[in-house]
Amino acid sequence: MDTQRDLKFASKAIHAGQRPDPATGAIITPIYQTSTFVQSSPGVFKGEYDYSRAANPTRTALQDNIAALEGGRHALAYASGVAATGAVVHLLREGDHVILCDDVYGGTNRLFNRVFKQHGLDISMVDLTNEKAYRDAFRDNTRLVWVETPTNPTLKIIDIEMVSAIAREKDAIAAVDNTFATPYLQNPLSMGAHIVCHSTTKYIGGHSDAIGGVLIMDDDDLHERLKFLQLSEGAVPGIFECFLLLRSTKTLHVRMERHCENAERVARHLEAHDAIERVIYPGLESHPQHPLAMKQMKAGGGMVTAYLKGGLEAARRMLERLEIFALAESLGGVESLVEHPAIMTHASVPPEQRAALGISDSLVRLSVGIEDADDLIADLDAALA
Ligand code: P1T
Repeated sequence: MDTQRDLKFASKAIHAGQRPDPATGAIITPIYQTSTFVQSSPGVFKGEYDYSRAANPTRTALQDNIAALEGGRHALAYASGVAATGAVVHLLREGDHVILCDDVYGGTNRLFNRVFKQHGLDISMVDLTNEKAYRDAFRDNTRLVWVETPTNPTLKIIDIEMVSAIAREKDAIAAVDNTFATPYLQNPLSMGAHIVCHSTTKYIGGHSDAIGGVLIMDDDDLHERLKFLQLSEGAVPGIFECFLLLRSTKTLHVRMERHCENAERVARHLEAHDAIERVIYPGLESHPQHPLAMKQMKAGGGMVTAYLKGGLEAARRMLERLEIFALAESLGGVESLVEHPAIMTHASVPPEQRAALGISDSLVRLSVGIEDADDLIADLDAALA
């Protein structure tokens, strides 16, 4: 059986890319904590490995596992989510034009607009929920469309099929940052995207103990070009991080089920709460793109965003009083986190852009963990009282 293709998600999560260690029978892929591999004669290796920046067996197992989960032929792992994002941008040349989803992680915005712009890339930030604005943004030199869906932090849903089809028509690469949805809820390659990106720091890692990133693609040529860049630039993950992530992917489907269940309960509770102005959650009927979310995602995900009544003071008070939800950047771990995007994750986004996107002082972002939902709701009620 080809475990990359034939098994269902839960079985792939546990088995794809991994087999008992041929030397010892160890059921878990060993941590091949080695920088180099012995050669019997120059250029003659024992297996396929020569140097761990190029490839390492623990990393290969992780890459093959995640490729299978996204339904792609290839995956490449990186030292962080932003390193994975940067690798895609290095496919471009000076003078190329990029269409960047307007609401993306603050660090992605910073990478494109404050790093790559200086290297001669032209960047347009576009509301990709607006098909006309998207079409109008294309130029003769548009080579890349970078999508996040659901977006960070306002949880807009971008139509991956629409965006990818138009990008293909225009000969541009369609890349989708699938960090918030995870491969369990949404597989952009099956909707026409060329490349999927994840910050594995989040749900794929799931335990807030490792930083990492990954790219998944089907196209052999794209894979060869990105593999060359991975080797040449060297932003590869440590071997122990690969081992941690391989352990984590085994439970991704179980964790995501509970994240979604808990997030929906929290979202419905907050929607009915007097202290809350508005809740954004893709699984709620009130979400402006709820039907699209339900079409391209299996469930609403684990992230909930809410506008509080009373502005910054009310937000600060709530964030300081929460006890189970920890006030911290990041998301996707088993423990619930909460943060204030305008001051924390999106502080590097210029204030006028933040205002246009609705990243206001009264906005808080919840990463709903897999604790008991009753306890989470009681914690929120106490903080909002
Ligand atoms: O932190 P790193 O592993 O480099 O991942 C960057 C990244 C990429 N894409 C998305 C959608 C992200 O949310 C992130 C990181 N985000 C946070 C740290 C955060 O709190 O939103």
